[in-house]
Amino acid sequence: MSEVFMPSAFAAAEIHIEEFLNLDEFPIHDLTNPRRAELVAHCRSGLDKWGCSHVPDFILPSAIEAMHQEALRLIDKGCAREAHAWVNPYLTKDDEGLEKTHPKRFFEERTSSFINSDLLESRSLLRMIYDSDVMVHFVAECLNVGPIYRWAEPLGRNPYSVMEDDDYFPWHFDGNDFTVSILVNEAEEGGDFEYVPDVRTPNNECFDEVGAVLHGQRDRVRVLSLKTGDLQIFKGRYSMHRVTKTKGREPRIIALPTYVTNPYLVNRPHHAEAFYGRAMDIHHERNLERLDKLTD
Ligand SMILES: O=C(O)CCC(=O)C(=O)O
Ligand SMILES: [Fe+2]
Repeated sequence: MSEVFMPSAFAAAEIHIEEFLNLDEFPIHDLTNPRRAELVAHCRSGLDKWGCSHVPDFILPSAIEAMHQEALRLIDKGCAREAHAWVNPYLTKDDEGLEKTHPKRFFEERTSSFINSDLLESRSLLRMIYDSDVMVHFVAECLNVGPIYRWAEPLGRNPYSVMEDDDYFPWHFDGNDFTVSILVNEAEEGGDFEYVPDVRTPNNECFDEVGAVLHGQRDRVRVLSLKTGDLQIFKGRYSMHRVTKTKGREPRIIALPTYVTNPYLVNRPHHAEAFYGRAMDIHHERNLERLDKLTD
């Protein structure tokens, strides 16, 4: 029997995108506006060339502040679940049947935490951004794929990731296809996003290439230093990524709305457990074979 979820989505008519966007600068609602076409072209070009698009100062400072305050309130209430877990890039358990040097046997300590999506406040601006169909449409055009959907994943669909002083978020692949990252508070030092564009493909795990990166090869690694307010669009299922160690008194906080091509799926149970602290009934019920044959 599935757990019951309270409805949590805002209707399209309740979402006023001018609460989080400067529509003169970023008119993503106006399909005839040349600025919108330029913005989409900019994002497509970043994704084509580097596997990532970056739009500085995309979200209004007032909205960033509202999300920052929400995250701090939730952190105060103990909602940022500390992980301190050893993880490999696939979030699977150790497999002693494999060679010691296999990427599935490469474990790093994850100390960063998540505020899971089911803990967001009822008037959460992050949830409002996530529920905006205008945003989904814009993100799909930037990715040049479609249709895309919001993810059914109850814990990881739009979480905040929190990194306190000395925290580290190890190399991994995402269970979802696409992630929009909105930096809500940058780290005083460190906290760079490092990634290897398309290091694996839907049909090939490319373990040799993945292993080379894990063991220190840097030639395909790209580094993105986001600033507070920036937007990033990224394909985390094929591009392995990590966040370098953060330093400072204030936590690095990032909002992570996620999108998928299959609206039915959620994270695999081992992924939900390793990242979000628990596997729920839905993670077992929907643990279907993937179109790609990737581990996770
Ligand atoms: O914190 C970030 O920039 C990335 C977070 C991430 O990779 C994830 O939540 O899967
Ligand atoms: Fe990720």
